[in-house]
Amino acid sequence: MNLVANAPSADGVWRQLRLLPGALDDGSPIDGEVALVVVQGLIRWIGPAADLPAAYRTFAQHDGGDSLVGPGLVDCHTHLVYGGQRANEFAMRLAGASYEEVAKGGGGIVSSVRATREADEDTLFALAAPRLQALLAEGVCAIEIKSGYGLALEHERKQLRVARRLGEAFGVTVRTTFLGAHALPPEYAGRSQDYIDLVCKEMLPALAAEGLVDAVDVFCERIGFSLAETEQVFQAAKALGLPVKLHAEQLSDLGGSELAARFGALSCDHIEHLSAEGIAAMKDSGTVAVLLPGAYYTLRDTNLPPIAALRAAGIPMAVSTDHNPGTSPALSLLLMANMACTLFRLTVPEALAGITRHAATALGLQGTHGALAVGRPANFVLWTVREAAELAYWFGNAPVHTVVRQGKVFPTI
Ligand code: DI6
Ligand code: FE
Repeated sequence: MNLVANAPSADGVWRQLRLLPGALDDGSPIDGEVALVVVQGLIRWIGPAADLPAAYRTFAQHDGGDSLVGPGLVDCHTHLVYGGQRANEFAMRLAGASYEEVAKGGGGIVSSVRATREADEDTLFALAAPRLQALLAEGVCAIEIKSGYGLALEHERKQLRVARRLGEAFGVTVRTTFLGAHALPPEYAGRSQDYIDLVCKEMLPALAAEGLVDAVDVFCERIGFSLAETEQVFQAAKALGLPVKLHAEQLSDLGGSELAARFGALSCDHIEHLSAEGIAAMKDSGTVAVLLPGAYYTLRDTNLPPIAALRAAGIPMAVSTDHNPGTSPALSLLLMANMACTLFRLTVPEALAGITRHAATALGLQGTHGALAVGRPANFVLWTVREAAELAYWFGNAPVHTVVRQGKVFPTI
């Protein structure tokens, strides 16, 4: 499957556009009609249509239909590649079982590990492709995809290879994250340290050498790995020159955020139980706070992440799907923006920055994604809305006119 080969080039002049507030890299507004020029897949010019240089007037013309133009969306935390699904656990939790109880009873992450190990690479690709397509149809132009359902070298490799293949087949920027320390595989029961040694000394170096790892993550949690184990994985990542990020303070406060900040982490994700010390550490390190309202909602969590304190500290907040079969079977980043506003009380501009600009920073992609600027790859979305707030207001439909991804046009209406 290769959708990219058939997609038309976006080169030319895009007109009949209005600018989504905050869309430009420098945050400046443009009143009235906007024009945007794409040359060889890169944004060459953007500004008031009235100021379009004469040289571009003979280029191919694209009618934007009076859409609002903004940067491509960025989904900065997903577990998109896995076998099976876990609707049975959804039913168990509805009947009263907690996430931790389900995990301790042999369900949870480990049940997805079984299904992922059984699936070959082509099967995993075929399962993940429609999930990715749902996100892309809504305007996602860059996505992070984690491993973590293989928990053995060959199976983690399989997941990461599928992630890379998805990026090529769909013409979307994929950042891979090695999450070998997601859960203890059953064959290592009671031997957590041995497994961490395997992760640090064998799995990570091998996969990094194969070019499959853009960043390294750990599930630092009572039902995951301890702070000391997390630090070992971070040391191994650092030795290989790889950036780290962390599933931190989701179900309890283990102090993972302080550790992550010390390692200059790209992001701390979940953070429902983040402490004042964690916030102070993140503030100093430039680490992005990644909010995952889909998991909060699915687990019917009641501990809100400390939004007001994050805001007061000036910590950038990203919003992501956390797509995974256990706690967030979500395939709409716009719905997550809506939930970040409704459940977490983000403002609309915060939620929109959370699925663009700050999400890009959480992936180290702030130079190329998350905002519109001359010289960047053409990744942008034409939205069929009158005003920006509609992007976080509607849910259940994607008001998309056209997605331009990596300089190719993917019309949706
Ligand atoms: N936190 C999450 O929300 C996902 N992983 C993690 O560490 C859940 C993964 C799962 O339940 O399969
Ligand atoms: Fe996650």
